[in-house]
Amino acid sequence: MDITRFEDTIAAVSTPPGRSGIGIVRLSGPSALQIAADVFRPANPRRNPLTQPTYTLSYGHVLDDELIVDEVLLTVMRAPSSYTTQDVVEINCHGGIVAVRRTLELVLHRGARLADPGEFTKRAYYFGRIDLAQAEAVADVINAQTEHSRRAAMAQLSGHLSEAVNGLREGILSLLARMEAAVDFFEEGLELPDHEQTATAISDLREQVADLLGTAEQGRLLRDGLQVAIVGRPNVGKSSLLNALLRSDRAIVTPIPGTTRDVIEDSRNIAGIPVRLLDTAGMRSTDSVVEAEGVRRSEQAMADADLVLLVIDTSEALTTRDEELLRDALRRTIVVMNKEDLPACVTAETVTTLTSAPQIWISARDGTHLQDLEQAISDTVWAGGSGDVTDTIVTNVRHKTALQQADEALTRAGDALDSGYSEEFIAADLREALASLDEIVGNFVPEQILDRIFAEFCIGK
Ligand SMILES: Nc1nc2c(ncn2[C@@H]2O[C@H](COP(=O)(O)OP(=O)(O)O)[C@@H](O)[C@H]2O)c(=O)[nH]1
Ligand SMILES: [Mg+2]
Repeated sequence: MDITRFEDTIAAVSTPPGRSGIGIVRLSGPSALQIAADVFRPANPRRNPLTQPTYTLSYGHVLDDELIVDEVLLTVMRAPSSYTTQDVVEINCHGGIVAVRRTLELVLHRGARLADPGEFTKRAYYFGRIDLAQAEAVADVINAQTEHSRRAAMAQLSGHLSEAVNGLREGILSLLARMEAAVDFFEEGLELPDHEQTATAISDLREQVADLLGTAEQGRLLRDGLQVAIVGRPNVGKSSLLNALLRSDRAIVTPIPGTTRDVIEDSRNIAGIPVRLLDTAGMRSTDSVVEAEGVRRSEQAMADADLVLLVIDTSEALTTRDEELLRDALRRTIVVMNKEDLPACVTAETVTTLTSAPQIWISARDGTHLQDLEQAISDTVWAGGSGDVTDTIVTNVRHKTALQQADEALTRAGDALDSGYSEEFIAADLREALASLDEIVGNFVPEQILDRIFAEFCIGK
């Protein structure tokens, strides 16, 4: 790895462009303090960036020659205890496009280079302060849309995933060491590692990989959100339910069946998960071309959804269409027994004979028992998991793929052992598993892959 290219000093604006209370220009590199000293005049002449103690602030002005550009607070964080492990300076300017940009131009003019996206974090990774999984978690914290995704990202940033992966690596390395010793010293009569012991060790490793992979589905939902389709025959209250869940009048509600023709979509956080709600046209046969297209789209939305809310109007007897929909209910369906404010013509038992999907009784019109429904929605995501997002959760597709490859290689190693292949073959598979795990924490990752990962970052992070 070529770290000489990190010996220059970079600068970037770390706050979003536009008007704001403050805007921050950040510098990192060997000349960060000198460049800061060149453009900054402290109010107290004894406090200049070159002598200012680490982790302290100075008040003063950014100057362009003798012209005052802005009144600022300047922070110094000296190597090695800084974000990048290099000398870092942050200049807190007044927010607003001109003052911040002018300050950036001045430091660039004094020899700093404009940072690439994510280059501060890339430096933290290259200089070994954090590993690759942690670096990726920085972007996840920034991009988190809900409290749960933020917590999962923070757990990863704190190193929980890295610890789990490093534990697996240790396990494989010690197995490999035993095998390689056996191969080397075979002729000298050293005993081969016990077959049973090796088999147990490999299956333990596989179990741990499977545990991590088991969290990937939750991880995907935390990252991308849950797609929820609201379906049912016309007039059961699908659009009313969408509005109730969104707490707005997003969809048109009328007593006329067939009002909703197209799929209407909006998002909300439910119990920490970003949920995309799709209200669909009622499922019925129709002669209208427009409505038929609506029904086709409803079916598509239902097929694509992570979760289906199948709405039943409990104030009317079940129709054959209702019965069909209930009987065909796929996995991950919640039956929404709507209009509980009206006298019931359907019983919970009747529905149970048609489907084993959970039932929630609500009134979309009055908003009663909506919380039960929201709880049921969040239960479908956390079922099988603890719901504790401070645990290790694999949210990143790249990590998931690497774990799958590690699992395949370990499976091959186990099979090779069972078929009585020699140690060398088993060791080759184990080394492959190790390489896949290395990709997660960032040992020996090709430059292009690193570039692709960091290109997703914001400038200034
Ligand atoms: N009494 C009562 N009426 C409801 C409830 N939910 C919906 N409705 C009424 O049922 C009719 C159809 O509602 P709508 O949401 O358009 O149904 P959709 O065709 O399934 O989208 C409207 O007149 C709503 O006011 C409910 O919980 N209780
Ligand atoms: Mg509707």
